[in-house]
Amino acid sequence: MSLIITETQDAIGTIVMNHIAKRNALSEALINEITVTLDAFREQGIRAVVLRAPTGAKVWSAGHDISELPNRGRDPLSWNDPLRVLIRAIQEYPAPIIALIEGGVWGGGCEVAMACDILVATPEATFAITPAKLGVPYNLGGVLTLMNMIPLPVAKEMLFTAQPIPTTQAQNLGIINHIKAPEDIETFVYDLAAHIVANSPLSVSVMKEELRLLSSARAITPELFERIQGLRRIVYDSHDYEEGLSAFREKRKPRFEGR
Ligand code: YXS
Repeated sequence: MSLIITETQDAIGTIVMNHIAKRNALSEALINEITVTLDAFREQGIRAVVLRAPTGAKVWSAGHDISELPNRGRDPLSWNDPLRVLIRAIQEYPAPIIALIEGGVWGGGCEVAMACDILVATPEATFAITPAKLGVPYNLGGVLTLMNMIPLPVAKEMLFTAQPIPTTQAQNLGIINHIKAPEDIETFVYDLAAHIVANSPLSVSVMKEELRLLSSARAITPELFERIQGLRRIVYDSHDYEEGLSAFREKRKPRFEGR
């Protein structure tokens, strides 16, 4: 059974993440279906994509599929991790992707939403970045996405507390473009997409890629990279990393010991 629903109309493509039983946890299977669809949309010349959960969803995405995170001793968010593959597929798709957000957005789900080009959310949506809750070491790309989107003090609060922020705060911070009532959000998003597809696809796709390249341009020395990787290894080699995953599996609060 497919984990997504897809549709195309007038050069606008829609991808509905539809693995409700697992709250759209970003499993390798779900991610593969999304990336295969984006490849097909690219072939069809789709000029705007809407990424969403089903209408009325209480959870847009529960983030990385925790059951697929590796045991301790292996980087859980390396280059080929499916979540990183999806983030790059969204950022490199040659046309705007609009996140239509209803419900809670958790962990890596926030990064997927923030990788989209335009975000439109209902008032009830929330955004929580949760590696600290699980004992996971966030990766460089994820931290850079946050630094590009959110003022440092707010990024620190979201990362250190792992608590959700409401749509109003997300909009005040410029994380999301618009807040629309559930009964209006679909019409609004597809009107926005219609404006995009009426413009020059070459001009739009080149500007999207220019913005991606410039926003990811960061001078980073090998020493800096290796120091950060060394710090992250302390986390994913730790007892606390294993404790965070076990606590989620056993549906209990984690007992972190700082080792
Ligand atoms: O018990 P069953 O088999 O029915 O499955 C439950 C949950 O285990 C499952 N599920 C997940 N499975 C894998 N990965 C997940 N992220 C995940 N989230 C949920 O879905 C079934 C229903 O979950 P349940 O009963 O908790 O639903 P709920 O409606 O009461 O609560 C929805 C949530 C999203 C508030 C709750 O499921 C939750 O807090 N999920 C974890 C959210 C989270 O911490 N995500 C971060 C994942 S780690 C990640 O994204 C990155 C590595 S990082 O940390 O770096 O950002």
